[in-house]
Amino acid sequence: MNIDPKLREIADKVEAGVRLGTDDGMLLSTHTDLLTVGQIANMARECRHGNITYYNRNLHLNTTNVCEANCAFCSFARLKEDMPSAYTMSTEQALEWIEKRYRPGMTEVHIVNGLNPHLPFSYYTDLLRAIGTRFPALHLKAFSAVEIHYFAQKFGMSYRQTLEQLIDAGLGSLPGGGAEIFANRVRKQICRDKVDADGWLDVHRTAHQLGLKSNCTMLYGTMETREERIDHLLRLRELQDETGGFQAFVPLAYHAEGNRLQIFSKPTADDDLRMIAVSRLLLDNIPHIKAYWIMLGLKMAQIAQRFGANDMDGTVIEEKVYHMAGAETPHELTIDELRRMIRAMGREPSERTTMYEPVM
Ligand code: V47
Repeated sequence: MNIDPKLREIADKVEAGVRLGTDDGMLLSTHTDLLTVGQIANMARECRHGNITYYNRNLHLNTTNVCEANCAFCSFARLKEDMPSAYTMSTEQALEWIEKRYRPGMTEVHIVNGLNPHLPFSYYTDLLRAIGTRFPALHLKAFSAVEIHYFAQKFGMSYRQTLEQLIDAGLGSLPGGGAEIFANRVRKQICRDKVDADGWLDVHRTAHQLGLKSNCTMLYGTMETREERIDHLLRLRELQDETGGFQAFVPLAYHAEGNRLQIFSKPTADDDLRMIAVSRLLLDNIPHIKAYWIMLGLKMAQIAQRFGANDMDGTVIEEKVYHMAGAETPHELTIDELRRMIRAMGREPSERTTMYEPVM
């Protein structure tokens, strides 16, 4: 089999533990031999995780979709609380919502919301306290860096003070949402009301300094260039060198339904698999690369387990952000289905907690 010597060189670097740079990232992002790119990423993945693919038993909760930020790619948010389908749950309603969907063995609730201008800070601390009290087995992975920045600004606190109060109320870790793409050129067009890249990174830096773990993401397939994708990944890697607090990277493919961005050249299969592979290879210091099945589709999330990914996310249950943007995946998977999908790819399913501890 003929392998381009340039890819061979990258494979040799990866095997020798030599860090890849921007040029390597660009070559991996553009080379027509996607299978070899995937094979190199698979080698890096197997070196770290062998044959294991992780999953967890989780639940997604969005207690309000009222949001001041008018992001062009978002189908979930409603700008005003009197708009049709705008909603805000009370703490009691949120508890009832979980109660109906709670299953024994569930270990995590993933909470993200709109930037709702009508809620006091106590809404968020009360919510965490109430869920923590009623469902002590659930780890509270809550509020994207965009929300933390919004709380800090709105309620006149530093990131540290905001996070300290949330930790005191039971916050366990931060999800990776809201990073979008760090390039200011794109941010100005797709999410100009949101915290900028430095602010997003600074929230995570502060969280890591306070001992919280977090995830990170990148939204791809809007109007970013390949160079901007590489720049995004390298900025995450730089912060990880400093703090070591990121657990997982989750690439997120743009979905076009129900939002005004209306870019219909959806990310292709090549884009999806290449994103997984390139992130595995460039993010040599972030342990887990998650193929989020809700967003990628079940089959692509399976193949991704051979292109560098080692995590599938979990049972999820009633996902909104992607389903409102046209995702055709089911709303939830049972543990048996998740495990079957992982085994069908020749991988060994391993249930984990949010902190990647094994669940026996
Ligand atoms: O922040 C919103 C993205 C994110 C669209 O941390 C869209 O483990 C594509 O962050 N097309 C929310 N993307 C989801 C998220 C996430 C998901 C799973 C696991 C984790 C984790 C985090 O989804 C948003 C935004 O970046 N998004 N709308 C859309 N139309």
